[in-house]
Amino acid sequence: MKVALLSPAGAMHRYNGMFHKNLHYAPITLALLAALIPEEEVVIYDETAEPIPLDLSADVVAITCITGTATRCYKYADYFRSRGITVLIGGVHPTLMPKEAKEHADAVLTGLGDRTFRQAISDAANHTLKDFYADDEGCPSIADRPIPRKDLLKKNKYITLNTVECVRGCNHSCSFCAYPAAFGGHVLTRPVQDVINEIKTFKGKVVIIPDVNLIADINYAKELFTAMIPLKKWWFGLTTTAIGHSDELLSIFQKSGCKGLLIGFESVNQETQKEIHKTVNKVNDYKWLMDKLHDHGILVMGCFAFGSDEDGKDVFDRTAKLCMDSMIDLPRFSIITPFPGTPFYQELKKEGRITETNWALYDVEHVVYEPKQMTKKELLEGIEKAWKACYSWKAIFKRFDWKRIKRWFFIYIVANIGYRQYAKKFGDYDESVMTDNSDIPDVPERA
Ligand code: B12
Ligand code: SF4
Repeated sequence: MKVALLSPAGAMHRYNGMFHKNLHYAPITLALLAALIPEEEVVIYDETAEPIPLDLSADVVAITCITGTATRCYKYADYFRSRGITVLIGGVHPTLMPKEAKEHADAVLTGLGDRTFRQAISDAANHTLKDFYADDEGCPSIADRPIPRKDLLKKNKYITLNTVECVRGCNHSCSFCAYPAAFGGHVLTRPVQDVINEIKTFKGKVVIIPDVNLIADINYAKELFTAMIPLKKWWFGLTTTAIGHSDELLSIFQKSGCKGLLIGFESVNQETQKEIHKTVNKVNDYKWLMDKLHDHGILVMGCFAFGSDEDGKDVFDRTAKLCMDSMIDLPRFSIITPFPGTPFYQELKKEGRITETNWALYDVEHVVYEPKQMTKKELLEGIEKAWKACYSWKAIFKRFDWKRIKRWFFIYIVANIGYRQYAKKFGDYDESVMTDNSDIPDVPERA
């Protein structure tokens, strides 16, 4: 069977995104799916890196879909089906909205594809394809995974191919987050030796671990990163603010080569943390946490989401001030977004506050609901103000913690220049640009 694996991308990320070079690291999804069907002839098209050819030749097209890309994924699905190709779809959004996805695909695979993808491909070959495949009937596993086929990706299109998944799931259930909504509350881990063996295949020093919360299982994290120490890599990953409370783990992180963490600080309002069920975050501790992470040589991308019901018009200045005072290395601002399937979405829908139904705008940069204490325009202007306040040259130099992380100034300045550019380009991606999929031919609606 000839299988084409597709990852359509939203306008901001498509074909190298906002930059001339693709600054994305290699996503694991399609490379892993390819490895799960070793006997098939597989080709990968990741639209963050290159166009998806409309004349591609395949028996089956399998599409990975997140909410922000759903509208585009569906258009591709309709188009390839009109060419007589069998279309499978999976990923976060189809898992949350399976019936909607089924309108565009021959089969929808919900949850993890580890156990079901191969079955669906074989069913497609035998003309016995089912409408829906669900992962392991509530007992998913990520053990015994094959090494993802990164050789099928266009190597020079990514800043690195060295990405590895270790932990699946999160021990929190924040009301806006699509991850626990889609994959449930369980935390799955890969055997440490499997992860180490995979990392040993990587060329170069840098390793990216895109798992949403590396400390979801703290004992596993201790074991994994202790095993990473001899590899002498530099790694980057995601945790929650809870990392500040384990000196033992922080020391292991440092020894194993952790150079950067992405942390969801979310808000300067402690009330918002309660509202979004992220009480692990203690706003008054942010400065203490940043000092502690810097003491361990770890730089931080700190994410904040604006537009919660507690956010008044002063929230932008207060957040920018907190970023400056706490010396957050790379502040990142977005708009709190009600992803379908989440408690936050249900709440806003009940209140009649959802204003946008085009999924392409669900990219955390556009306002898709009625904010409570400000207008949509004020929210968009406020976010721009926060970016400007933190990414002026003066602010970039002032925010750098010369005392603790002087050695890492190079990484700091390169990352800050990148985000300074990113912040400047938002204006180019208005709603009409985001929702335009006219490059994919329309097909008549199916009966
Ligand atoms: C790499 C990545 C990206 C990449 C590419 C993603 C893409 N598909 O377009 C980029 C940088 C472009 C990106 C952007 C964004 N992302 Co992103 N991203 C990730 C990240 C960190 C890693 C993905 C990965 O490689 N995972 C590892 C693989 C193995 O897991 P997986 O993708 O879930 O795949 C498994 C199953 O889902 C399933 N599966 C998935 N697809 C398919 C398809 C088929 C056919 C089958 C059978 C099975 C299947 O099988 C796989 C193996 O079990 C995830 C978080 C995560 N750790 O997953 C977030 C995540 C996917 N992103 C998310 C978000 C919110 C965004 C952004 C909106 C926000 C932002 N500012 O970054 C933008 C939106 C972009 C847009 N509009 O196009 C959310 C998705 C929420 C949602 N409802 O859509 C996630 C889950 C993070 C989170 N905390 O919630 N992202
Ligand atoms: S801690 Fe992060 S990954 Fe976990 S549920 Fe909350 S937002 Fe999602």
